[in-house]
Amino acid sequence: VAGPVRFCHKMNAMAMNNKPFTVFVEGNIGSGKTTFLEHFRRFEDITLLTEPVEEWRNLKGWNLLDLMYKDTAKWAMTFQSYVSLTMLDMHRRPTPTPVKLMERSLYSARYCFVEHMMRSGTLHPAEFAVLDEWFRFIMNQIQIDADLIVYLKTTPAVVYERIKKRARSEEQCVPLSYIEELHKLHEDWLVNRSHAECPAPVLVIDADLDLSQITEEYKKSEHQILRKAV
Ligand code: DCP
Repeated sequence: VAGPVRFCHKMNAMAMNNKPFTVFVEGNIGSGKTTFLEHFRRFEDITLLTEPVEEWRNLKGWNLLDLMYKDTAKWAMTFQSYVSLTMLDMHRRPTPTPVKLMERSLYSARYCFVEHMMRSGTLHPAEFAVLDEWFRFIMNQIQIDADLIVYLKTTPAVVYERIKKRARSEEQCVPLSYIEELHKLHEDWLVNRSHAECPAPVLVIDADLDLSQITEEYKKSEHQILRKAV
């Protein structure tokens, strides 16, 4: 139920514990995270933190995403350390609304991307150790709130086609095998729970559907995201 009464309840809930209901939107590259967040723009009392990738493409004019894909061994560490900073900024950003929706988190950076770079040898073990120490330090010293994770679950071949179609220039060389490995790491983290800690309950959404059908799927998550804030 949208509208002033509901909003008023939510504001009371906010006044009581002063913390927004915080949702991370996770899923493979091209799984539709930005589209999912945009779906919630219609609700006035939600803060959306979308497209961190735009910050990674322009740091004082430098496109770190591009540098990373062009020479991964050289730039992976720099790129992931900047990703951590931008994610920490999003986690800590003051939120004036009862609900906060974030695209990605420090967790997927560490458990999916950095994990992959470590396992594949792209990161030197010493570089990995530094990133891992930062991650552990942040987790121990800084409160990172998480109430729900929305996992946009996809089939690697489906997102691979989407990535080719959207033709983001930096991602032209991304092979299907990389997408498959990232898929496994997301599954290990969010479904199998075999790999690492998971900070909140996980809502799994079928994100293979194309844009014309996905809205119905997104709607199924509305009550979980909105109701919990009351
Ligand atoms: N990336 C990375 N390391 C991270 C996070 C992302 O190397 N810790 C890379 C993978 C992609 C680009 O950054 O090339 C953006 O990936 P995301 O999955 O974060 O964003 P998308 O725009 O692909 O999400 P979607 O299409 O689901 O909206």
